[in-house]
Amino acid sequence: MSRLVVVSNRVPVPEKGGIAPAGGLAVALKAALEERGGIWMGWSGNSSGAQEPEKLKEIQQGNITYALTDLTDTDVEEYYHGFANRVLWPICHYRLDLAEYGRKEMAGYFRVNRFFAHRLAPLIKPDDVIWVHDYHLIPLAAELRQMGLKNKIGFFLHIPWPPADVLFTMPVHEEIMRGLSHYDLVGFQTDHDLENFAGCLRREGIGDELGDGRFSSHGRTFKGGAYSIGIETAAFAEFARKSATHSMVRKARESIEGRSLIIGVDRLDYSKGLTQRIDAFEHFILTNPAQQGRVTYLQITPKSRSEVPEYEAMQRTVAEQAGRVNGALGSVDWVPIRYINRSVGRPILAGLYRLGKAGLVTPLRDGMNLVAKEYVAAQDPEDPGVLVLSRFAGAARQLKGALLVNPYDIEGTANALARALSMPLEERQERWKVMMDQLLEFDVSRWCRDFLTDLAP
Ligand code: ADQ
Repeated sequence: MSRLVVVSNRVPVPEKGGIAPAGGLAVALKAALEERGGIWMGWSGNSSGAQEPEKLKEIQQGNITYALTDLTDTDVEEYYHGFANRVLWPICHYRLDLAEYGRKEMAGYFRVNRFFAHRLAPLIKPDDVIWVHDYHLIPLAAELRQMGLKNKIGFFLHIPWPPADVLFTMPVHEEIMRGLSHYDLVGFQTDHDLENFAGCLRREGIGDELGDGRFSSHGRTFKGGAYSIGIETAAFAEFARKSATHSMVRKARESIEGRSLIIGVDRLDYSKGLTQRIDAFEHFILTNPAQQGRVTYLQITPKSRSEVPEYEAMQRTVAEQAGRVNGALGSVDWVPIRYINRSVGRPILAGLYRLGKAGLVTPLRDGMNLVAKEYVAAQDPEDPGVLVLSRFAGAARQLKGALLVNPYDIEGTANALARALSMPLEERQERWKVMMDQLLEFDVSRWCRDFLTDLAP
């Protein structure tokens, strides 16, 4: 079996002693790398200041080599904060209003991809299979091809792919599309994203759909497919089963004092629909006065990308909004919303999900959304909670037992919440089973296998 080379912006290097990195994606890719042997390459997360970064730092763990490079301050600013997070992220989440184009940032993005290619190429053997992840690294294959690499190279996009009218507002859309044509397989989260991609190729005659999942553009032929990422379902369910004894989970249970818990868990990001969600919760309480004092909404939201001004501003907005709702609706013995800005370990997270009578997952746009899947996997089969899920999350195309909502429709989301909290046990069990069966079959290992089989059968 060929060696596997994974490239992603950040690399979850195991801590000393080989402790497994958190998160399903890291676990699945690490398992695939262990099986075949290989390399995981990416940015170390560190800056070399104004100096050219030193050579790659290589860390050997079993038959996996983690290869990390620093980037200069300018690279971090232009490639990462600039083009990746202030152009590609908003565009792919349909937020044209937030995209900030700048020639300098675009040039930095392509330059850093070339730099990655130059650092990676000497490590590659002729029959290695290369799997590149996410929007930071779209031009990487083109750069590697330029250097003469003929290997199988696959790309997986973790975030949505927008329709042509949205993508084409980006001045370098054609270079981005050309970049994708240098892969042998381009994977998206859902068939919807794949259709959008095909639409972008058709428009302006950039390329053609050849049928059977094959495309041609920019003089190349390649495959495209939908591969919905899953979680480590069985392991996560096991965490949840064992969580009742965990002291923090026990404390959380005691502190809600028999109230129904509604839970939300999201990185702080404008794509996650947090302000609309808090509005919906407020509307739910105002229109269901019997629920006053009877529910607690726990929103766990670690900060992310605080260097980007929109994220900084959003942190203030969401905290103020939660404070305002608590001030308006709360009483001496009831705080309606608990808003927490920190990460929690996966076993505790699983336990908190299991306490939730409703999981509120209402992104305005999301590639997949693993929180929705984790919430389902963590439920007690005898007494499962109800997933209230945005129809604009990729996960909505798989989780048929969820109550689907339009997150822009505050009243509709509030109504779904009311329905979730009053749903009879039998219906909850039926809905949960449909979803859990799906999640067990299509877990993250299956996703990894399916992609790699299609890339290099
Ligand atoms: P994200 O936008 O980060 O991922 P998501 O899929 O929900 O979104 O994954 C978040 C992960 O972080 C989950 O595993 C969750 O448990 C964890 N997490 C969130 N808050 C946490 C907290 N407070 N403490 C601990 N863990 C926390 C991108 C795309 C998604 C796509 C994934 C994977 O935006 O659409 O599903 O990649 O492809």
